[in-house]
Amino acid sequence: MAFLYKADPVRGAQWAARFAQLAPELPFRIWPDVGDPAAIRYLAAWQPDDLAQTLPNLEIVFSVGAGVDQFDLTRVPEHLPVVRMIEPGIVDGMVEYVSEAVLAVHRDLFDYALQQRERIWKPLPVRTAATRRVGLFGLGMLGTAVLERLRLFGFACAGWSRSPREIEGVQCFAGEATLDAFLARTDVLVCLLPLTDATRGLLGKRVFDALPMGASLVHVGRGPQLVTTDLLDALERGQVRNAVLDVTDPEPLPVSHPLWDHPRVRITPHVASATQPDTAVDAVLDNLRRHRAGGPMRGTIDRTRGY
Ligand code: NDP
Ligand code: OXD
Repeated sequence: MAFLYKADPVRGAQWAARFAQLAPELPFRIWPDVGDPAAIRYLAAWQPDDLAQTLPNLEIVFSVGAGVDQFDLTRVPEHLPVVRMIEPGIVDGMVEYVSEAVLAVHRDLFDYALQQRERIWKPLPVRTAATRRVGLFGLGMLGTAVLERLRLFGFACAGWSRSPREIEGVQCFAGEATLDAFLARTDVLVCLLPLTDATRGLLGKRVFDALPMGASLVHVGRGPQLVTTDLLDALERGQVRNAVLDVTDPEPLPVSHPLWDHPRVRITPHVASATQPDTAVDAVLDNLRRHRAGGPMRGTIDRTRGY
């Protein structure tokens, strides 16, 4: 019986060290060193491609990321559970990134960066957080944790999800019918949705125009959720004032892409958060224990929903 890892090899070595410490009885292999394919019971991958089809005794496929859209699920045999990453390291990173981005927008740092370039000393009115309405697209593991932190600053917080949610101190909206009401009260829109057929292209003209004039966008979901031409147009019109983009389509963003030069766009290379090897291994081992005990694993995705 063995565990196979197929993702970044540097992190793979860290996974291997943690496995050796906590589960020495389970041989840990780093792809392409598969060894005997029949021995592999568990696979952790960023993109498994066809690998799951070649391992006859595979029982579980883990995603090393929180998202699973990078999997082609049609190439993962139906009977195999697919489990996404739920671990505290990835949550903490996202909370930091989004808090910084929302605070940067809230405290006019885009405007001051532009003023600095022109050597302009011009204070802008300082608004309280309570008067800034933040709205989260996605109230899952990450969206909920981000909102918990933003509430501590005093922002007026809301969130939008597919099914109804209740979160203390957060105005919760659910489903397409509530989308306009959610957007109308949102000064800073943060996207933390999984990429599915329903969310592809969602961040486009229809959404931007339903926001209050001069709203800001923080996009940390997936690149294909954003219609770049619509964002550039909304920025041009002042409908969207600032955009913080951690994900783009494609990635890397081509050097000639107009987003790079836009003075009101800040780009980072898909680093808002990252799975932390030690806590990821702890989460995987916890799920293996649950699986062996016949219980549900944390993060098992619903293939029909796509997340
Ligand atoms: P979860 O699965 O825990 O939560 C997803 C949330 O999105 C849920 O609230 C869900 O609604 C909601 N949702 C899904 N589809 C729709 C829809 N069509 N309409 C409205 N709401 C919808 O995911 P996580 O919070 O763990 O992660 C979210 C995403 O963040 C990941 O899929 C990944 O794409 C991205 N990510 C980005 C990273 C980065 O570095 N940039 C790092 C990690 C993740 P409901 O509650 O009803 O199910
Ligand atoms: C993830 C990511 O989904 O890194 O974990 O984007």
